[in-house]
Amino acid sequence: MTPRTRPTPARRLLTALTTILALAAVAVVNRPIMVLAADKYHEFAINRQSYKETFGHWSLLPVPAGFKINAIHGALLKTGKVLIIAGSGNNREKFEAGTFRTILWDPRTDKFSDVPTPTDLFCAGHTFLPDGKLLVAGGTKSYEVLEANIKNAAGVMKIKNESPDFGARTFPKGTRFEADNGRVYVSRADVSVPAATKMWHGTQTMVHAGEVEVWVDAAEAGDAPVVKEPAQYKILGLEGDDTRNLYGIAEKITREKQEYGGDKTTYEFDPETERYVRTGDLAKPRWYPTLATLAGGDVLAVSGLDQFGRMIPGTNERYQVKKKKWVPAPSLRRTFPTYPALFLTQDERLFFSGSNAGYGSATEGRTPGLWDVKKNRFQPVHGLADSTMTETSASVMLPPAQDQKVMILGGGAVGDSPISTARTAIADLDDPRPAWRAGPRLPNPTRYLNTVVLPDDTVFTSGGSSGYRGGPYQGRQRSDLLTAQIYDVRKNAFRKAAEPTVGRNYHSEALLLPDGRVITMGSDPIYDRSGKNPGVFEQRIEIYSPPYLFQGARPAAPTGPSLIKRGEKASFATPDAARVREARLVRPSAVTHGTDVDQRSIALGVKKAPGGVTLTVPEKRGLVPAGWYMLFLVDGAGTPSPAKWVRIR
Ligand SMILES: [Cu+2]
Repeated sequence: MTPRTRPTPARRLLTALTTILALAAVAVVNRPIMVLAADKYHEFAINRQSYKETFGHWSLLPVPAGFKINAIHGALLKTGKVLIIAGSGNNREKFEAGTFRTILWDPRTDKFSDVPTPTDLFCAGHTFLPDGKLLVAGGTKSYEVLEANIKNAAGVMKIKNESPDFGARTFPKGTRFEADNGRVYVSRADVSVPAATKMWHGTQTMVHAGEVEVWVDAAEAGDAPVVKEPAQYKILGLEGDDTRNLYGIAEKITREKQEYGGDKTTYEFDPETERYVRTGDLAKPRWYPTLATLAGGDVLAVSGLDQFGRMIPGTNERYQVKKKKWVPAPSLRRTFPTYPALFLTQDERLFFSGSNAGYGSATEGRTPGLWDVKKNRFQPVHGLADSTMTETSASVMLPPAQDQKVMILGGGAVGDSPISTARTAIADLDDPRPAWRAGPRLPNPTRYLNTVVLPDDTVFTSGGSSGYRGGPYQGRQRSDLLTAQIYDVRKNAFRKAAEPTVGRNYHSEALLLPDGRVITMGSDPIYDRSGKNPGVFEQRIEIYSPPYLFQGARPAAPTGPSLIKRGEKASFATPDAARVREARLVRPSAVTHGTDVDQRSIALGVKKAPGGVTLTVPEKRGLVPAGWYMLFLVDGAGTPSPAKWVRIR
């Protein structure tokens, strides 16, 4: 960007006044075009250099028709391209047709490309691995079925095999189960139940029955086959000893809503080949899990709904990054709501801020706190105002990450509640007994706020809605917030930013690009504008250019090594060494449902050297998890260079 001579304030005022007068004159002459004139003036105002310098600027990204998709997940790859995942995109027809989408967008060329998507990654979890691949696990195995659409009672049948002798037994889809009263229930899928296992306790032999679960539907429609109590069922078609050894047990068979079911498929997305590479399955199918990076580079999968749409009761698991496989973590039993916000701390614990998205007990597992993942101890962090409104809130580790402060912003009450909050709060995790203290309030009560760490130690926040999924709020039909504000960490205050033109609520996301801009995409309103019909997924992409991009020439991107070890120094060349004050390593976002536990900005030690700067990377792996980062040099006015990608080991 080249600096240009700026008009004097008096000159600018005169230009503005002349324009207003001219527009006013037009309005008087021709009243019907007054609204148009106001729009024109707004257009003019937001495009002035002085406006952009203070508030930044939005622009819509032209997206070719073939690449308009329901953006549910977004991640910035080390190649500089943005991975945008829809999977089935919360669209039942696409799910049933097996049409799953992933696209790549290159911010340098605005080119889009398609990525083959083998399974439905809608509502999977993701995080970056130390080598820059994106671990993607779970997703959608089945869509929800609403109560109104359930004609035949259904439930989960647990098939038991008490015989250790004849190996696994297969029960094809359509297998019939009979209750004592003669009513019949039919299985939805092929399953295989393992043989019982024998265990010797001293001289005694214990037999543990093999088990497998499968959905069953009542053969007959209506309420008569509803069973509300646990019961045992006979499997039809068996003979001899099998009739004793093999049977079904169901907790309940009802016409209640059936939630989305989770999947266990896992991939490492390779940014070089731009393909999903399948690795070991999750031990438990998960829908809405959070994948949290641990200090050593392994990943913990936490929470989610299982293949039958049931909350996973505290069973978490670890991805062994070297072996590319998941292993159960029975010693880390702990319950969280779905998509919990879990941040790796300097002392290698996971901080649960309370933010989450969508499912889980209204009471259990919602208390914020520090989770020691070595000893499975949990230290609650108290003092959060509106503590019953953490669902659909946003959470972010404030820059620089060395300060170990996490901010929670907005949120609403559990489920589709019409209540939401403008509260923000900050927890200082460096404190031995951390507690929340109030932060500045948002301009409006806000769910689904998009929150992006910028390289100048500010946090860009935009969009969201006051009502559930952009729906009714205090008498209005739609409640998208066409507002944006920048949180300044040093001043502990928000300042207004230019207004987006596209509303973003549920299933929306935003992330920082290597050139310093912010991409915002997705949104899944519950209703359309009339408030009567179902909403339509928002496929437009809007890009925000922060004020620092309009303040004259930026420092050049640094050149130098692409690999630095934690705790070590590295020298980078830059023609702008004289004006560089700060350097930040920004870990790229991997975001969905307002949950982005990857993004963080780490301050580096800066020393001027001939023709450049020498930078020091902090030592702690809980502060700087291994992986690929964007390195920004920042001048005294807070203007960042374009980023250079570096790998930290
Ligand atoms: Cu969702």
